[in-house]
Amino acid sequence: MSIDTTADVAADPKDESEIRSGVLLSGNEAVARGAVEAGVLVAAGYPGTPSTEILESIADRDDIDVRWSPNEKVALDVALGASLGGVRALVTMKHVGLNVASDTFMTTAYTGVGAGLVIVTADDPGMHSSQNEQDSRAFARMAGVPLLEPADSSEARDFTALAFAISEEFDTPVLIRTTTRVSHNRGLVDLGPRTEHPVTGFTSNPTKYVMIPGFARQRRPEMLKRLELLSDYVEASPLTVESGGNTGIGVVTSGIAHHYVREVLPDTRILKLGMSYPIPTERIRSFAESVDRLFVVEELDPHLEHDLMAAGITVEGKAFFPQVGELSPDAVRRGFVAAGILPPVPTVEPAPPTVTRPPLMCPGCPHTPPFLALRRLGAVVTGDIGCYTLAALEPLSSMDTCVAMGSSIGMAVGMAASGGAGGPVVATIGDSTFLHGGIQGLIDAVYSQADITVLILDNGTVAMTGGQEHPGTGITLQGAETTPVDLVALCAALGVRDVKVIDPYDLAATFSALEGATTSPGPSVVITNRPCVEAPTKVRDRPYEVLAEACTACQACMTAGCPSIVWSDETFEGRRKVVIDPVTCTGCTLCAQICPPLAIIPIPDPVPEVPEHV
Ligand SMILES: Cc1ncc(C[n+]2csc(CCOP(=O)(O)OP(=O)(O)O)c2C)c(N)n1
Repeated sequence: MSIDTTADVAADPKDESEIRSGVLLSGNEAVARGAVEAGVLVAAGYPGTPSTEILESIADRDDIDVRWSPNEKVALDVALGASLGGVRALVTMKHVGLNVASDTFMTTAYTGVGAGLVIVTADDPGMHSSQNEQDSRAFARMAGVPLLEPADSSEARDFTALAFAISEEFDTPVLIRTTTRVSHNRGLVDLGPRTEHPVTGFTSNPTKYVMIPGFARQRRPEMLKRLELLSDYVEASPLTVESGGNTGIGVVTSGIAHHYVREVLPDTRILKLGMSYPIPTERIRSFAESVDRLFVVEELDPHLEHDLMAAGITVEGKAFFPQVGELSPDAVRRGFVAAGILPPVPTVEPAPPTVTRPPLMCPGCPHTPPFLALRRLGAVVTGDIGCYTLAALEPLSSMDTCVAMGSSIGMAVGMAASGGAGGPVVATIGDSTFLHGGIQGLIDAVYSQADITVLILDNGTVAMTGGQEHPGTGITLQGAETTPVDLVALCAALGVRDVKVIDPYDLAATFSALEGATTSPGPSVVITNRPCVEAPTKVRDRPYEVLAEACTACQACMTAGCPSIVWSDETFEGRRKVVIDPVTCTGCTLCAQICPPLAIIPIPDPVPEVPEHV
């Protein structure tokens, strides 16, 4: 589709050099590009796969304020404030981030916007990197906010730019939902000029922006009226595209599923919805009347299917296409086979199973030693989301719960209150996660004087999503130095009397700090102080090696789960000895500290060279 997103606005001549056609961009880069072309001036977000690269791809622009916020709600608050101040604002997050931002989100539907406000939520069907696979489209319906679903990079650029125009025309935030394949796939995109929008400034209007009950009651009918206008708009919008011949069946689809349907049924009539809330009901009704059987193919929930059924349109969908996990051309083909549209596909002998390789923490990861200590202490560990969640897996096997970002501390408070934990209760949480949603849990621990220990694994980065900055690092997304949050002072200010900082590479000290903290009454906090070994700079010290003659094959080092320690061909009393890969070993010393016969020592000179990519 081709949407003119530059109508009525002047191109910025300094960006003429950026105007090119057929540039290969990921969906995330294309969303960012659409925002750039739409003249966005403030872009805020919180990292989360698969959305992270949207902001990263424009962080080097000096004409946009691009920033990480401590969490998604703050990011939306920042973007809403900017929008009310009269500049176009973008906010980005992964699907679960919209849960965090939802309190603001639901009420922005009442306030409306100043300049255009666009919210991008990237869903993760199949849970490649998420704790659930909720379908964000439900939020659009719940809030009464229009929803656009690009199917590829080209549409990601077009729809984002258009979303700003829709936002301003209808005085509403606009939600854009991508999914992993749209966010991460690359496709050709035509780049247009950046457009300038004069800062309109803030106009005080309490009945619109102060949502006390009396004013909010006036705004809700406004929101419903706007939805009616949007329904009219979408009926005639080029966002809905019809294609295909006359095969008797018709398919309504949206997002990446559209490409799968076209691949599987190239000649079939397809009605592709670019706006999937509200939907063009009458257009779909006449499409339905022109076909013998109507299907809906959509990823995750029966969002469109239910809307069509509610409109009295006979449709088939989730009876044939899975509601769980990602769709794929194969899954869509199987659905049409089951529906009797395609002949059965000959069964292919399944490939022999590959060796499973569970994810492990990196060699030298400073998160590992504290979990060895917690395992030894028999602690009940309420965990959180980050690289350290891998401690739940073998061989560390030392995390008992992990639900949502920041939940660890509140859950520890509740676990302690239950009296049924059966061991010391320790909440483990990363630095970014603590600043995202952990602080309030700690306030509750202090308020209720809970007998818990909070272990803050401060590696100075958001490692899980690729090493982003956060308010504790003292550096902004655009590289400026700023005041870092002082975790020790923060915890003390909240009222925690027992706050200790430990070097996690010192296993004995880590053990005794955690033992002391878990036996002292009331809430205590232990904070680690070693940086991530991969970001922002790689930490590589002199690697270690195993003295084969001294190794007794006790395999104690293997319980740390370090990927640099591998099996040797040699044995001792029938058990396999180990060796250390000198290229990936970071020299953290952990294995040397836990080796009973002291068979692990620093490698003597010359130290092997580490290739660039390791
Ligand atoms: C609400 C929400 N937002 C974002 C994410 C993506 N995410 C998972 S863990 C994490 C932060 C990890 O950083 P940190 O707590 O510092 O731990 P590290 O990975 O550095 O060990 C993020 C942003 C998520 N899962 N949920």
